[in-house]
Amino acid sequence: MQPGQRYGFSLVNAGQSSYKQAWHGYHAVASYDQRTWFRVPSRFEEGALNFDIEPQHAQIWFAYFEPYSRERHEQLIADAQRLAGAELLATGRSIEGRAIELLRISRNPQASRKIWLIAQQHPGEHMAEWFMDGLIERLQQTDDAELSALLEQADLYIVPNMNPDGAYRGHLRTNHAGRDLNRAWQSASETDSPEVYFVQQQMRAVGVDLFLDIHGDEEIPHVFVAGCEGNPGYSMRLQSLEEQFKRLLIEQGAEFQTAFGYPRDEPGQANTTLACNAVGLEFDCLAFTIEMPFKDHDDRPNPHTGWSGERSKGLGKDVLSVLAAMVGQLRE
Ligand code: GEM
Ligand code: ZN
Repeated sequence: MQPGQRYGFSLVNAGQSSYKQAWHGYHAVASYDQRTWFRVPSRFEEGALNFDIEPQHAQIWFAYFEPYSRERHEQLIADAQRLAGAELLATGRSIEGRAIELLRISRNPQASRKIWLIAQQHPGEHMAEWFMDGLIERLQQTDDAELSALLEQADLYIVPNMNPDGAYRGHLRTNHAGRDLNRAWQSASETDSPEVYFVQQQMRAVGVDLFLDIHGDEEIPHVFVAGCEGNPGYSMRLQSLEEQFKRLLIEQGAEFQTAFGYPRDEPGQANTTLACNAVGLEFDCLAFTIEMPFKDHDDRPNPHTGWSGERSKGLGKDVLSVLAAMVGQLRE
């Protein structure tokens, strides 16, 4: 491209995509070096996503969200294994044979609580592994009193990427068999959803006292959570824990809010094929789907970046503080 020239781009089939209504208010992501990303003002018009730019350099990349590359994933797994108390506890295999790494961070053999975090069941939701990147970056701190308190009482079980085949092949939601892994938690199989099957087997071997499933949302321009209110047997205990988690995350000053999100499920009407509902039900534990936006967090907008990898990392770090504050109350 000629720097200084103006170029127009049009995704002419945007209106045929899975979440076509979500293009309103969305702005494309661009980079000149694949490291620093910025937003390009975009318009959803007559079924096409249009944007134009006067590039500053001859090469420019565009993305739906700031990519989390395979190389960065490999580096994250290597960095995580150097953490104090860390081990690669088990490795599952995707349909195409890619590793599903289960990391355990354990610093007190007497720790009684098991806290699980998984990310990127939906491979196009790259903010999820950025969240994990921030969480693992904070775990490298050696003088972090909150982390010490958390790991005195709990082991962390972390799966930074649940769907490596989908991520490698550029899928938005499915694995290599076309399964939406976040609809497979009542019917996981080693043939078409080995990723979920592996993690469920590990959960049943270890136990779960708190579960977070990290996602991104195409349409809602806010960070939010979805809980288990529609599960059969949803108790006052779980409701109180959910409210406490949300209150503490706000008090933490995190980029998070509770005014916007998915409609609450009616009592007994939860879709228990979803990870959050399935795990919350099976283990009678606090369980959330954490949602970050493809657009921006409009409570604190940043038009230059929109929601980004760095902001996803920050949320991961903030969530660790909430886990530290709640770890002693997860079971009666
Ligand atoms: C969502 S989770 C949908 C949860 N809905 C309610 N009402 N609790 C999915 O899998 O569709 C997660 C995501 O994709 O981001
Ligand atoms: Zn998702």
